[in-house]
Amino acid sequence: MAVLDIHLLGSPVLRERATEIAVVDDALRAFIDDMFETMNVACGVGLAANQVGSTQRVAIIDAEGQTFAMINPRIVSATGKESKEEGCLSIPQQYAEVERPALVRVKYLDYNGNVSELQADGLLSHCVQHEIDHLNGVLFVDYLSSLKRN
Ligand code: GNR
Ligand code: NI
Repeated sequence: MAVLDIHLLGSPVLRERATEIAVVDDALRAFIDDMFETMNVACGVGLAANQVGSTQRVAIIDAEGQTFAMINPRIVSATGKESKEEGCLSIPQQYAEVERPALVRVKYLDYNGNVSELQADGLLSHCVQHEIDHLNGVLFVDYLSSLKRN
């Protein structure tokens, strides 16, 4: 187990599109374990591989009592609109209201490589979408007007 360094805004890996994972093996699980340790030390509610310098398509979530890894996640439906305050471990001390679909269904492979599907609302929904954005090289500040971003 290891606590990994978190890349901050300006690091190019945060702008890369993470690539699909072909096999869920022990090496990937060891990396996910390190991601959990890193997220817990940093007191985050989610973490994407880009944030620790990897372009594997995996993110983890610990929000609203749900703790899980999402490998190759994809949103299969999104409805409604809701605004919530977001922060990001890669953009310390910056918080802003972000409007996103309120309810999403997401399909992914879990820690054991099994196909899973989750319906998320509230903070969990924002977290899932925030992490999938990271895997696409997108940061929450991209949704802000230039005035708010500055
Ligand atoms: O710690 C985090 N808080 C948070 C709050 C609202 C919506 C998303 C998040 S995720 C963030 C941790 C992080 O940077 N994950 O990528
Ligand atoms: Ni983030």
